[in-house]
Amino acid sequence: MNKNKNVAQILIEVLQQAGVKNCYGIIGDTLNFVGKAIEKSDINWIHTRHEETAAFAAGAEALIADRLTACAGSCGPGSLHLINGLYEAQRNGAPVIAIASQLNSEFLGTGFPQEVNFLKLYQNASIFCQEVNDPAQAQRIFTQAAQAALNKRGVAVVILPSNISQMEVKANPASRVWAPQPVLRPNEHELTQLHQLIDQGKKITIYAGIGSRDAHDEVVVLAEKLKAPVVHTSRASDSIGYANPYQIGMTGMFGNKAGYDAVKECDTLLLLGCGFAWSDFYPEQATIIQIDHDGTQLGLRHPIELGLIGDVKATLQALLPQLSTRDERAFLDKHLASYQKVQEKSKSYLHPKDDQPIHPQYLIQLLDQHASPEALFTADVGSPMVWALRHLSMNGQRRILISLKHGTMANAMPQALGLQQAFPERQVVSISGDGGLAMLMGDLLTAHQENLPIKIVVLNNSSLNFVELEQKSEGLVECFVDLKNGDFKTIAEGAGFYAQTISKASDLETGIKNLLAHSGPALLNVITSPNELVVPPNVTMENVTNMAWYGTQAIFQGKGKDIISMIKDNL
Ligand SMILES: Cc1ncc(C[n+]2csc(CCOP(=O)(O)OP(=O)(O)O)c2C)c(N)n1
Ligand SMILES: [Mg+2]
Repeated sequence: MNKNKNVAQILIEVLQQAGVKNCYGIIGDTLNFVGKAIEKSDINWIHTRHEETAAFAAGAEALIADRLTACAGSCGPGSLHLINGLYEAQRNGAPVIAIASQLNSEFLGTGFPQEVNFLKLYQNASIFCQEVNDPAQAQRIFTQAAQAALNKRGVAVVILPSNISQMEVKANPASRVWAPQPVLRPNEHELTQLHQLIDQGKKITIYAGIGSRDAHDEVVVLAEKLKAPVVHTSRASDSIGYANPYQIGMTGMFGNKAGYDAVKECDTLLLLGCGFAWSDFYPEQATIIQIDHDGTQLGLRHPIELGLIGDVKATLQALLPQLSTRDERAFLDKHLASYQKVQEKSKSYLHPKDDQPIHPQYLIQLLDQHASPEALFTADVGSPMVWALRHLSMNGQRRILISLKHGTMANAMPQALGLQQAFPERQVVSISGDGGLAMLMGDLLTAHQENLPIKIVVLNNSSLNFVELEQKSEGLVECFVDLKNGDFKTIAEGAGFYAQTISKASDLETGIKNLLAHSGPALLNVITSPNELVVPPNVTMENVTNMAWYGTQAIFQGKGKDIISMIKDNL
C-alpha cells in the first residue's frame, strides 16, 4: 500500500536507497523531523561537536568508501558551519549530500533571525543546490541530488525548510537513484594518433594523477613496454606509488630530485588523469600528451600536443596491445638510480640522538614501520602533509587522505573520524599539526562519544611551521606563527583518550607501539623540531638568497640562536 509519509521520511528513504550508511552533524530546531526520520531508519547518526567536522568526516567516508554519505545542520549558523568541509569534499570529487535545514518557508526573505540564504551560499561549493519549496517536489529533488553527487562526483546540497520537512506527501515507490558505471575511451582514430605520437618519443616519462587510481597494473605494463619512469601526483600516492619497479616518486613542492628531473628532461610526457597545477615543473620542450576522463581538463595547466578523453584504465587497455616492448633503458635507469639515492638519503634519519629535537621524518618513518599494512592515514595541511607524503610507504591496501586540492588546515582528525566510522575494523591514524589539531579540537569528544578508536600523532612544533618556513624562504623574519599550546596530553585525556607525550627520540618507538596497540582512541603528543626545512626538489637561487637574507635580518633582530639551531637540525 502507498502510505503517506512526511517529506523528511521520504528524504531518508531516498538516501538509504542511494547507499547512504552514515549521516554526520548536529541536530537542532529545523532539523528535528529529519533527525526523527534518521532515528527510525538504518542510517547511523554521528554526533559531531562542530558541523565543519561533520562535513570533513562525510567527505572522507564518501571518498575512501566510495559511497554517498550525508551530513546535516540546523538552519542559519548550523548549516553555515558545514561550508569548509563541503568545499573539501567538492574539490575531492567526493559524493556527499548535505542536508541544510532551513527556517519555515513563510519567513524566508524577511531577514528573520537565523536566516541565511543557502541557495546563494552553496552555489560555489556544490554541483547541485536546490531548495524544496513544495512537498510534491521533494522526492524528485532528493533523487536528483543523490544522482548528481554520485554521477558528477561532488557535493549536492538539499535545502529543506522545517515546515516542509513535516508535511505529508505520497511517495512514488518506483522512483530510484541511478549511478551506472560506463566505460569511456578514445575512438580508434584517436588511439592511432596516440600510438604514433608515443612511438616518436625517445625519452618518455609517465606522469600519473588521481585519474589513474584504478589503472595501477596498466600503468606498470605501459612503463615496462616504454621503459619509462613513472612519476605520480601527491593525490595518486596510494593508488600508483607502490609495487612498481618504474616508480620514482613525485615532482612538485613535495617531490624529490628524481621525479623533478624525469619530468623536466623527458622528450615526451604522458599525463594520465593528471591535472598537476604548477606550470614551473612542466618541461619546456617536450611533446605533452594528456588523457583525462574530463575534457575540460585538457590543456588546462600547460599547452599539449594531443588531448584525449577517456578513463585511463580503459584507454591503456585499448592501447597496450598496439605497443611493442622497447629495450633501450638509459633514460629510465638514470632516473631510477637518482631515486635510489633519494631513498637512501631519507634513511639517514633513522639514527637520531637524544640531545637533538625529534625530526618529523624520523617520527613518520617509525610510524610507517609499525602501522598496519591496511592502515588508513590522514595528514594535516602544513608540514605534516609533506612528511607523510614523503615517508609513508603505500602497498595497495593503505590509503592516505590529505586536503591537497582545497588545502585546508584541520582536515586530518575530522577525516579520521569519518574513516573510522566507515571502516571500524581498520587502523586509522591522523597525523596532525599542533595548529591543525587545535582548530577543531572539540571533536576529540566525538571519538569518545561515538566509540571511534582513532589514533592521533601530533607533530608538536609550537608553531604554524609551514607558514614560518614560507616566510623565511621569502626573506622575512617570521611573524604571528608562535603557538602556546597548553598540554595536548592532558587535554586528550580529559576527552577520554589514552595519551602520552614524547620529547626524546629514544622513547619514540615504544610510544608509537603503545599508541597503535591501544584499543580505544589514543593520542601521541610528539615534541618535534620546528627547524626542519621542507626543501623542494629544485631549490632556487632565490630561495637560498632569501634564506641567507632571513639569516642576516634574524641575527640583527637578536635571533642568532634560531639560525644556529636551524643549521644544527638540518645537518
Ligand atoms: C583553514 C586554514 N587556515 C590557514 C591556512 C594557512 N596555513 C597553511 S599551513 C598553516 C600552518 C599549519 O600549522 P600546524 O598545523 O601547526 O602544522 P605545521 O606546519 O606547524 O607542522 C597555515 C596557517 C590554511 N591552509 N587553512
Ligand atoms: Mg605546528
